[in-house]
Amino acid sequence: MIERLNQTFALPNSLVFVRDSNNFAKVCLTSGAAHGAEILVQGAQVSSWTGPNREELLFMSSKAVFQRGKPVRGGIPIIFPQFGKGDLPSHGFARTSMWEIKETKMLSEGEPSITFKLEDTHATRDMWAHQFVLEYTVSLSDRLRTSLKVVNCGTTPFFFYAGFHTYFRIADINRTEIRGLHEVTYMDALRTRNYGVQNADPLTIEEHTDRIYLNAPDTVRLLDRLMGREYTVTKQNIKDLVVWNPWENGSKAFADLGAHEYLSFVCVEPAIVNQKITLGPREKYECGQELSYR
Ligand code: TA6
Repeated sequence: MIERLNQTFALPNSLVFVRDSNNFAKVCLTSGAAHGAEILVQGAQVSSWTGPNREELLFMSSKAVFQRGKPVRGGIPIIFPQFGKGDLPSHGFARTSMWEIKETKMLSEGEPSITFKLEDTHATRDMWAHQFVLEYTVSLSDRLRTSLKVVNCGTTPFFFYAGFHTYFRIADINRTEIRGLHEVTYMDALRTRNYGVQNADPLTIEEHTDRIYLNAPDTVRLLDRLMGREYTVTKQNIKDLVVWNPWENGSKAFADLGAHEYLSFVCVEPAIVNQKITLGPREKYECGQELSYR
């Protein structure tokens, strides 16, 4: 499989498929400025994003489970067609499905990109009775961009939720700030979705936090004060922004997360949560996120 993928899709010095130590197929991207990204074919899930000094920018749990059909805790899982818990597996089936490769190309010199494709199958229709095509493009320059296109290929309308469940790697949650959410209304997922308003600016995390910021600004910044690193998250055509950290008590619910690893990540997730998107036959929807840091 890897050989065939490389014959068809490899880009010299910029994009190569490998099988990793967990026996998972993944694609490795290298930008002209020596940034790196790795994406698992399962779930089309970005599992690593590195800077020119090989510093890792995304969190991957030391206890992440790499098994066919199981979610992987870290990187950028794709949320579709359900956000969180519900009738389908948590956050939907896109993150646990095997995606195809549609194409790879250089968007500009030193900026490789790959587009993955996922179509409905018997298994997805058993869970969610709709015909669809998803296309997910990841491109890497000094930024990491991910964009998702959803097409309704059926004859009846469907609705969905979607998003990018990005796990940022940070040195210490106690010394991390999120800027740009001042006065934004949120739903608190830990308190049966009570509403609140973000009064403190910047937002700091001091306990189990699971909030859906509604109609959030398109750009927020995440400041890792210990590393002196600032991430910028820009969302496109996505209304909400989820901020999640399970803290010590909440971490106990996750067998695939180390007891103290909550200190080392925060999820800042551009996502469609509050208002579903409805697509009629042949209609499409596109959304994305762009990540950068300095
Ligand atoms: O996006 C936040 C959230 O929905 C939390 O409620 C929390 O449960 C987290 O995602 C992890 O979900 P998962 O299905 O990956 O265990």
